[in-house]
Amino acid sequence: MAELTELTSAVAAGKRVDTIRITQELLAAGHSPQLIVEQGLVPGMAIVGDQFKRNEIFVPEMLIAARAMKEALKLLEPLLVAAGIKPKYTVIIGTVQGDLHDIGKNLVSMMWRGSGFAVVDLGTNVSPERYLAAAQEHKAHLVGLSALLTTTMPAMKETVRVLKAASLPNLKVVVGGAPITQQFADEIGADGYAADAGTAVELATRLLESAA
Ligand code: B1M
Repeated sequence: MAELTELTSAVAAGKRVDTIRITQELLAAGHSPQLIVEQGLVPGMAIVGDQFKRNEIFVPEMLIAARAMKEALKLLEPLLVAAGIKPKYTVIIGTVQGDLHDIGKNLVSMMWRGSGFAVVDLGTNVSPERYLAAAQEHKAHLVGLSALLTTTMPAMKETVRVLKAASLPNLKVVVGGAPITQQFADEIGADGYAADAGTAVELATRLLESAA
């Protein structure tokens, strides 16, 4: 029977076919999609990040690992997303300007969908003006910003400033991503910070229910 650690190794090595096969085997063995993501796939990307930092691998290897992870997430998404819930809240999500990382953002997006929110995903490299236009167009209740690079944290700050300056009624702004902390979120005036996709669900639910 496949082990979660095998999945971690397959993703870290960028082995797409093995990653898909092991994900399918773990599902068939009764592991929950959340467990597969949190204890199988995400640790694989952490290994890749450490290897990149030590110059043991380079951008192409990182990209190949990311592709393997995305293929597994494609399999898991329908299982993570609950069917048939009529959305009560509309939320916008995107990765901030200058930043192309989207795996963490996609996970948060999936978990929000799975929690019954209508999610408008703007993708990556999203300018402050695009977030604002989307929030206005969709009459959003909450906007989520993701950033993975220290160099794009200023873009996150600017996006929060632009969204807050527009004074849209009851709009909450939440932030997350590897370099982001609660302290940074407080400094830039965000309404909340979540360290991972699971916490992002709790955070959004708490903020939206308390504003309702
Ligand atoms: Co990039 N990269 N990368 N990269 N990359 C990091 C982030 C890095 C830490 C690697 C390293 O040096 N160890 C480093 C940043 C260093 C820094 O800023 N201090 C780095 C670098 C330097 C770069 C480039 C500059 C490399 C280069 O070109 N020389 C370049 C930048 C491109 C750009 O964006 N302009 C680059 C490119 C890439 C790839 C394209 C090759 C690829 C991205 C593919 C893709 O996303 N489609 C890539 C990858 C894969 C990584 C690592 C290895 C993995 C990221 C990932 O997907 N993690 C990463 C190292 C690492 O993180 N350990 C690295 C898994 C994912 C599930 O976690 O995204 O953190 P994460 O999301 C979590 C939480 O953070 C949180 O929940 C998620 C799930 O629990 N979260 C939120 C995220 N968003 C949230 C939003 C919320 C709430 C929670 O509310 C809205």
